[in-house]
Amino acid sequence: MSTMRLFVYDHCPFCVRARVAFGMKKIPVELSVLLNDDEETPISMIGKKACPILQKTDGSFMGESMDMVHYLDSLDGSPIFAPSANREDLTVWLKRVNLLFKKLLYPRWITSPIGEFKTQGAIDYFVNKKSKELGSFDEALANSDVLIKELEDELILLAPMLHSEKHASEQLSIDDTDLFGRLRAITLIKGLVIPDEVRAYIAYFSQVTGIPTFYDVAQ
Ligand SMILES: N[C@@H](CCC(=O)N[C@@H](CS)C(=O)NCC(=O)O)C(=O)O
Repeated sequence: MSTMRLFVYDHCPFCVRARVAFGMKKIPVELSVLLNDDEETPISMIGKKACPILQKTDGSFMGESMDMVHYLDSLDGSPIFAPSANREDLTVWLKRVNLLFKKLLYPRWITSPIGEFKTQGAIDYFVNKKSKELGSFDEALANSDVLIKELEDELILLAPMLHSEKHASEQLSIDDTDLFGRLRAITLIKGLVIPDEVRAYIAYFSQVTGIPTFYDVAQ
């Protein structure tokens, strides 16, 4: 096997971490999107049902996104991602918006054209699993106006925390592989006002990594 394979869910921010590393390091990869209710394939590869999964050229598997970032970054002997800047402000912000993101995004992912939700079985599996954590998807969707306003207020607070469109802290770091994955997802939310700084950050990483945003299928 000459090209590595990455098994992902397109909505998964952990998967984007690895995709950012592939994109920024210009390493060829064959991307495979697994159906969300396919338990057998991931379990056969890493012993549990989770993405991302990296299949290396020797056929072996790796199952932790940050291990993948480090592995891919070290392959050419010229690492580009600095260690985490351990930003307290960003950590607190990400924790605070975690549930809000889920309430806004989970009900939208299942009706979006992404590969893991191509079948009704995959959608039902996700709704059943995530309703336990989130409550009713329909209720969350019906509450969109309030939730969108809440997120817009949070994004205004995030904007000045970004050092530039090219890195959230002083230099490009592994934190950016995570932050872009989280922020890319909000491009699926129709009508959301995204501050210029945040929009530029999303646009830059999408462009340099080749990972598409969801503006064109926003709902
Ligand atoms: N620590 C793992 C976490 C990966 C993870 O939690 N992935 C989620 C998708 S976002 C998953 O596969 N969850 C199981 C599921 O969706 O059924 C990593 O960073 O690679």
